[in-house]
Amino acid sequence: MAENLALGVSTEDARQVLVNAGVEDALARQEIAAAQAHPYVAGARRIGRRYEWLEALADLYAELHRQSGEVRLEKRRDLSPEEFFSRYYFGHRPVVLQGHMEDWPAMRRWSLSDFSERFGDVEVEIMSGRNTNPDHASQPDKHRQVVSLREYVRRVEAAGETNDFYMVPRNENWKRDGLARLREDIRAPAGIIDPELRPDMTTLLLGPPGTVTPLHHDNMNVLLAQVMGRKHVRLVPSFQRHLVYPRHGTFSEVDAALPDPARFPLYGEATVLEAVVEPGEMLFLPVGWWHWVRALDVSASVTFHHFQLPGGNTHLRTPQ
Ligand SMILES: O=C(O)CCC(=O)C(=O)O
Repeated sequence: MAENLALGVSTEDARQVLVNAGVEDALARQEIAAAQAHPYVAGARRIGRRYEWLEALADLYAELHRQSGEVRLEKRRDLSPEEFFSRYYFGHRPVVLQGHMEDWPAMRRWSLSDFSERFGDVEVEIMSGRNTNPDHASQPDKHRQVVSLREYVRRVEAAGETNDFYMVPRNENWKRDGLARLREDIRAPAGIIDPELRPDMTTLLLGPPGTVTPLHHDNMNVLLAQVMGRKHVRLVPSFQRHLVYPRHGTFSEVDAALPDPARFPLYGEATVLEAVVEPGEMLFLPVGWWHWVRALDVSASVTFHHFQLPGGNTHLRTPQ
């Protein structure tokens, strides 16, 4: 009750909840009055009001965003680095970039059989057994498994559509010496990504159709380059955090594939941007924006985090 009063729930609503739970009316009134008079609850209410002001500003920002008509995920061909940074990176807006991967040898070479033939003996780490644990995304240590790339490719080919295993966004495989020649097949988009491209500056994601990365946000800007297959994405603005029911810090309680309005009514007010990212396209994910990603085909993506800016990437400070 103290938490709800601190968040501004009215006396009448609080009384109704207690009465519905079987508390006698006079006792409910007495308890609420006592709680409201307590200095700890009064202090919490003052903090609650500060929080309401921040939410009101975030809602205002979302409303202006909506009125500007920019509630779709734009696809832009041959965007200049200047416009990318001024309109999207610093404007804190997502975008799908087209025309920046035509010089990538990966676009012509990569296939499951190419991975097996050229790099089959290299050991890679994957996340496995995900279907048995709904919290797999926030509990990666329970699912790590090391297999040869040949074995992984065999599993991808045999499985068809599944979310049970995936070479997920946070993996260190790209740093392995055995994959050095695979890294040579990608290019840093000129003027956008730092051309040094050290092994720790990119990540390779590889998996079957049906892999799902649940709704979450990253603490930095990310550019996801789609090489093989398509990915269906849904994005919610960073400034609508109060509508997505966060848990474990960066994940959301909401299943963005099929949101449950009874459990998560506020999610219905969120602005959801949606697109299918095709091979040869790059998705810019602004820092803090919530995203859900589902592979529609066998998929290989590369992510970049080192933007060509004097100060490097901009990070979201996470409260402890
Ligand atoms: O492609 C995916 O499965 C998820 C990518 C992603 O969410 C990320 O890199 O943060």
